[in-house]
Amino acid sequence: MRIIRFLRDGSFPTLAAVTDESFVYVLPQSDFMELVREADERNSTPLALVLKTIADSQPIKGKLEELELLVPLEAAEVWACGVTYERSKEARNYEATGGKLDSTTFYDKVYEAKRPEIFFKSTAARTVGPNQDVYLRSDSNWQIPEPELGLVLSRDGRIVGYTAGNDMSCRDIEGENPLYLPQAKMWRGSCSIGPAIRLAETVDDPYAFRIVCRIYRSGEKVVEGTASTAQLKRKFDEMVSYLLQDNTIFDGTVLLTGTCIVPPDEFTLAEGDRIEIEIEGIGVLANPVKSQAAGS
Ligand code: DO4
Ligand code: MG
Repeated sequence: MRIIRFLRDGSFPTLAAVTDESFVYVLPQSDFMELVREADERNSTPLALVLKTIADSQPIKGKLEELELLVPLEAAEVWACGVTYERSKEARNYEATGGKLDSTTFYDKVYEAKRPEIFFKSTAARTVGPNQDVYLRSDSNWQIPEPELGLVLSRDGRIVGYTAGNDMSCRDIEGENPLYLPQAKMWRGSCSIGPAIRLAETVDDPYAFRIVCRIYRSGEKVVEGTASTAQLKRKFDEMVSYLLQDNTIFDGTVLLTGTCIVPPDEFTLAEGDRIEIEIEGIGVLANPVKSQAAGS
């Protein structure tokens, strides 16, 4: 069961459940975390509440593909883990050394270390949803999307849902100096999440999500990569426990879990590209790419 938000009658943000058969049922709650809190208060589960609504109502007439989807959750904060897959470690080493790797780097070390890399990625105002524009940073010449599984967390750190996320990154800025990481990761429109939240209780094995990333230029597919969360070096509980260590998180915080798909080293995103991140059982997060000039 997936949860979406869409614009009803062109103006009302509306929460809805999408069944495995793609029927869409409007939910009475105003947002995803209200559904989770209501379930907690009733000693129930989000799925049980959704099934009750479905039993008492009719699906909407329109098709899922025709809806104007919104970001599924206005997450106050998005955090991200890094170097959680071997492929990410290799790519960072290439950025930092230009391929002239002759010693152990801090990327090698963090990949092996007990403590994961966790960084602050985005706020609600910087995060976009399905079909909204993501932006290029104007002072970078080497930019890529990072397709990642996102954990949707309650304030007490429970994983209540899964979504897809794009941790847009500037490889040149990060490669120049790791202390530039916040600039390589955070700017207007540098993060997208969606298109839906898969209820955690409906996922048998979160280490079996297949992730596909496609990038289109002038309608032609120029990049395609696939990965699986089975390739993760770390467990989700481990990542969450470090995020929560002596920290306050908000209801609906999203934690991106790292990328395993990196486009070829000679590739950089360009204005007009279209990025698709597909996670089986969650959906396709599609975003057009714009330059900052186009958005101002
Ligand atoms: O070390 C920098 C960031 C790594 C990252 O974002 C990732 O592995 O996904
Ligand atoms: Mg990343």
